[in-house]
Amino acid sequence: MATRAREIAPEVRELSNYVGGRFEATGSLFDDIMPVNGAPVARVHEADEALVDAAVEAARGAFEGAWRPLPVAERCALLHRVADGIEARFDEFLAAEVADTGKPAQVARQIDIPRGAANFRLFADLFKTAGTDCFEMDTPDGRGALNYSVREPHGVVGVIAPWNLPLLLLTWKVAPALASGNTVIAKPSEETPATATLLAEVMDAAGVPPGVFNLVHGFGPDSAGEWLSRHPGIDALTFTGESRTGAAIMRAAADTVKPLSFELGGKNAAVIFADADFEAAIEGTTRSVFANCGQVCLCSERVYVERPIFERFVEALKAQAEALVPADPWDEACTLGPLISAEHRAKVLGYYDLARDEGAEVVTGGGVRRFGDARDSGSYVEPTIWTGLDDSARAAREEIFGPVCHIAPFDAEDEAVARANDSDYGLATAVWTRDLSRAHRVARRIQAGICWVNCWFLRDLRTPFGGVKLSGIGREGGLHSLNFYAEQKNICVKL
Ligand code: NAD
Ligand code: 6OD
Repeated sequence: MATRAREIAPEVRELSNYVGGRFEATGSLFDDIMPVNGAPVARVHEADEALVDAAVEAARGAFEGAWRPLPVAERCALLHRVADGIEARFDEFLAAEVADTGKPAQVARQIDIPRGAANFRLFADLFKTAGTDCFEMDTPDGRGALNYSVREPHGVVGVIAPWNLPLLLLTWKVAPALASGNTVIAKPSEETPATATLLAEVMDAAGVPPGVFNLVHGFGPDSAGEWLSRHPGIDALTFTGESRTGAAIMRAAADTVKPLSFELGGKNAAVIFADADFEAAIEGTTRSVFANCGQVCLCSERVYVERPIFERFVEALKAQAEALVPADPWDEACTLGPLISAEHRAKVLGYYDLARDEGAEVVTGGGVRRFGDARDSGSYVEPTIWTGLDDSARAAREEIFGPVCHIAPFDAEDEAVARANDSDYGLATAVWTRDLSRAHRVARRIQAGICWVNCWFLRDLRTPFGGVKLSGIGREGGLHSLNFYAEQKNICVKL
């Protein structure tokens, strides 16, 4: 968690809230820390409860007075201008995201920032073309009736976002919420407030009417996150983050019975059959375990490998892990960033110790590498691979969210499926095989919202995205998002 109100150098910039079309530089300050070296990069104004109330009021006024009455074509054109604005300030977004997360700049350049713009374009275009149901029915008098449904926005939507893909995941929710005609109050993670603040500037410059997009900075409990969750003026809430936080939000939101969309944690399995394209499976599993330093909800932390290739696979993945380069994120050679914070590093290292206590054999990593430079004050950990854990071990069952996996051998398809499904979570699975029938069969039997076959994190933004079990509630993506951000109302006309 970011530290509150620390003494820092005066040249460090301040990040404001954005409410009713005004940048509000009020409220106590907390530090935005760079995970590469532990130094502050910004001071952030924490919204107090009165400012959250003001944001809700501004969003309500803008919903009724400006956004809902706007013709759909104009609304969608404005969202394209937001995408243009992100692209025009691409380098600033990139610098802000890299400073806040420490992720390799080449990754943020190829994925995070382009997706920030693409999310607005996708949902603006989709809303203009999305159809709804229409049914003709018979009536006893023979005249018949016509049913058609229309999409009605909820009103004011709260968006609470995590730190791992800050701009990508925030805009993944803000864009469809706005395209559907809602106004929005967004709360980015306290760890990564910078690109959300730039987004507010882009909204402002694009001419999005005051109050349509509001930004409040802060924390979870007893701060903006909790206040938004229980606010009676928030009509729907979308949340991405830990499953435990989702449960807390659900409790806070219960009294106001608002629609909730939850994208939560995972303990994802990769299943590699002996007939897989070995090199492709190694390359894909390297990404699915170590991408973003293991801080992607879709990352594989449990890897099941068919016994004939088990030892070769372990050796090859070990070599890949040891070849990762924890350089300066702006160095094109960098392939491994730090964890997001010292607090998160302590959690991950706690699991490194726990796994040893639970009997893991450490294939590689398991600790902290010393660099002899500023990175030693950052949140780096060694990429780590274990074998030898029982499936019941906590390190093999609980989400760690770091650059780590456990690899276990299996002997039969049924066994692999049963062990992959033996989890409280159900977000994503990657299956590697050349046998097409088996690929389909296993994919159908896997208990998860997403099953990749011979690939990982290949995204078509129109597809349903979400998890089962502790991994979430609902689906977003394409029309699935529109179905969350608007209620369909049926209109029945007697002819
Ligand atoms: P987190 O749950 O700690 O925080 C997420 C957001 O919730 C932050 O903005 C935080 O301030 C806020 N928050 C925290 N406590 C709150 C409370 N009691 N009430 C309201 N808001 C509260 O998650 P994180 O550490 O930022 O992100 C990592 C987690 O997110 C991992 O578990 C990861 O799997 C999950 N995640 C899931 C997906 C997905 O699509 N399923 C995507 C990304 C991340
Ligand atoms: O690509 C996406 O749209 C998405 N929601 C990715 C989630 C990644 C989780 O960390």
